[in-house]
Amino acid sequence: MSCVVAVVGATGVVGREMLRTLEARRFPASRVLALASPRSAGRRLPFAGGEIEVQTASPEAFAGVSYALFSAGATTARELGPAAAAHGAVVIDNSSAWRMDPDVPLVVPEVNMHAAAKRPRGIIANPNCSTIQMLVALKPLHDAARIRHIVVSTYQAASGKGHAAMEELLAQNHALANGSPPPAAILPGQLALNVLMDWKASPGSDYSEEELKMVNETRKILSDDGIAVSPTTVRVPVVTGHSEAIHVQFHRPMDAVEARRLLASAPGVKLFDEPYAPGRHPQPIHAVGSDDVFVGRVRDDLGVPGAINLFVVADNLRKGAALNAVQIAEGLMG
Ligand code: A2P
Ligand code: 11C
Repeated sequence: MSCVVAVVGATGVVGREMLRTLEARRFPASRVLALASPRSAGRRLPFAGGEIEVQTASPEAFAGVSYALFSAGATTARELGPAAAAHGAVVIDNSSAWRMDPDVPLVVPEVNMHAAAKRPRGIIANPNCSTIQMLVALKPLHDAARIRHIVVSTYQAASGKGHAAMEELLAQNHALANGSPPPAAILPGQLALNVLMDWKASPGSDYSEEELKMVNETRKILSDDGIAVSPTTVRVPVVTGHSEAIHVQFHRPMDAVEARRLLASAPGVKLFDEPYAPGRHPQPIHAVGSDDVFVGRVRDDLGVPGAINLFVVADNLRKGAALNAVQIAEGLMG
């Protein structure tokens, strides 16, 4: 079955990855539309050995579209998502606009593809990148022993904040190497040779928006409001590839031997099962360009019997965004 696919935000860092992913996976599209803001209309983007011309995203642009993959921010998703759905497209939106709407399924195919079947608004939400990779790694453990509490600290790459943040990190590196003050127009300060917490505060909370996404999205995807999540999200001077240090407690004891066995055959997981040695662990440079979620440093917790610790790394633009969205569309096509 062949269909028309629109990528909204096609000029952005995730949109371009969506185009590459559709091409690499030979998604059966008879036509792919590249949509973006009016600023980009007429630009040409590489696709399938040729180029496609960027068009302005407007309600009319979705006529005849079967799948509309959005990565153009929450405002655009709220404005144009319903219009695309009204034209009959299945909207798969990578922004935070619709994730917590009870009428919008929030889907990681390895975890809850079944949820995508019920979509009264015609919209499916792609979770936040940091949530996706954590849940791909934790799903096999949850199925075996039911998670009670997750403590997670992230080490997130600049590309999670978009193309401009990525460019700014590189410009900061360059400026520092030349003894100049680092530019900070997109980032709220110096990220190069530093770490930053750059997300907005959640109103009425001591947590950042990013931290609360990890709490709320985890509960929705695993359909378990009883799961406790204690997050600290941090931006590190890496261009692409988010890392996470995760401590998990279960409703029954689990040890590292069992966890490794479960992870070894888990879909989407690449187990990095080696004894600790300096420099031998999953790293962003391993994950970039890979579809897998890399899991290593699987250890029994030293203070909490029956709990385990792991280190999880994935390409935030790929499994954390573009690939997850394309896999949802593939899952719907059967
Ligand atoms: P444009 O390049 O025309 O501004 P990133 O996350 O890398 O910053 O990319 C954001 C993406 O969202 C870009 O493709 C951007 O297009 C797109 N975008 C931003 N605002 C709109 C809008 N109002 N309508 C459609 N696309 C938009
Ligand atoms: C980051 N995870 O790395 C964020 C970006 O809700 O999809 C993605 C924000 C979102 O900053």
